[in-house]
Amino acid sequence: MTREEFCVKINTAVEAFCVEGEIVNYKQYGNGHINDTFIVNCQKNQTSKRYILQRMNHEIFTEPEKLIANIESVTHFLKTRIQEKGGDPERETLNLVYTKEGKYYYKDSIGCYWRMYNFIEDAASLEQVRKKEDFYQSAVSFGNFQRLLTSFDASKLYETIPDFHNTPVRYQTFLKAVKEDVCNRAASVKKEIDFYISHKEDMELCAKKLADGALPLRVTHNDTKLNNIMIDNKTGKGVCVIDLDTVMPGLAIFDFGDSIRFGANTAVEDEQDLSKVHLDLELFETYVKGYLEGCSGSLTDMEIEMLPYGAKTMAMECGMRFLTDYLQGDTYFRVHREGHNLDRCRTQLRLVEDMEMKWDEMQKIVLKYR
Ligand code: ADP
Ligand code: GN1
Ligand code: MG
Repeated sequence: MTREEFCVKINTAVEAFCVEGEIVNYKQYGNGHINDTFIVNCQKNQTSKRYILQRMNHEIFTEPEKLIANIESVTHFLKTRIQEKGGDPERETLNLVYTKEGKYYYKDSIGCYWRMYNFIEDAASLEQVRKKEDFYQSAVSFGNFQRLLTSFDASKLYETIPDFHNTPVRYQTFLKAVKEDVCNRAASVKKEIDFYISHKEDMELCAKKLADGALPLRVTHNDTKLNNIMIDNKTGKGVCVIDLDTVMPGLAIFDFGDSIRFGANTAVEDEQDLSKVHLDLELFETYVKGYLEGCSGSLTDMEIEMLPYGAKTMAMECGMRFLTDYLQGDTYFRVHREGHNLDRCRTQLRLVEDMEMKWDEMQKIVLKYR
């Protein structure tokens, strides 16, 4: 598709939704690795209203109708809970916008799927922790989200990506990518490949605990990066959990762990200077405290004890997914430079090594809050 054709597609998509006022302009937005996100500015009389328009990645989410059905049921559930506690459901959860045909998604003539949300104003989604309080607030919000979903009926949810955090299955996919080596890249990343092979048993641990019933299956977010939460510009509090595409049954320790591997990293996820990459133990403790406060008693002792394993497993799994994508020719995660997925893999790998060095301290911190 040429740029002009793509612009026509976006125009048609914007116009398919019931926005307030006239569309003034739109532009690409955010740093997500999966969907194409745009901010749409509209004007009615003298007031402006903004929206988030997203082209859903239907190669990754192969059943967009089911994805939207999940988001509709989760946001509907959350709205009721927010209303009950006197909160603002327009701001504290995602609000889908109807199309002119009365649906929550628009399928264009070439089979792309689009959706629109009200823009959450006066709030920021962060790529890195600015101050400890940001991370604490994100922890409380994700913990709260976990607690609220305890009473959500999991049978209402479709599995949008099968085996999403099934680390042993991810490991098999990785081995296959190494074997096939379609881009002839395996020889140049032998060190990284060997690292994951040497960590096979570590990567199976949480899945085994789930299988033997030691860890409960819950409804979880599954993509708890710091930039998937909106922080209020004035109060500094977590306002809204976003990016609900992967809300599915999963492990709470993985929601915890995914936040740690992204937010408690002293560097950004794609940092090339690995000497900057460390696990910040102070941030780790901040998140443990906030997450457990947010969950407010809904986690078992075993889950709390295993939080460090959740962090290490998510860093291992995510790094292995980046490496798999590098080996397969960068077809999954959006890349902006040569070797981008490899850089991302290396930060995660470095983080795992640092966690291994700080393992006793991580465990001690968690036990303090049990
Ligand atoms: P991806 O799955 O590609 O990560 P997200 O749904 O997380 O897509 O959206 C990408 C970015 O767009 C977010 O990190 C956030 O900055 C912004 N964003 C998404 N939804 C909203 C919203 N309703 N209001 C304001 N910003 C949003
Ligand atoms: C993707 O969509 P985004 O950018 O929030 C990915 C996560 C990874 C993350 C790594 C659906 O998250 O699983 O942890 O990139 N989402 C999907 O940054 O695969
Ligand atoms: Mg996101």
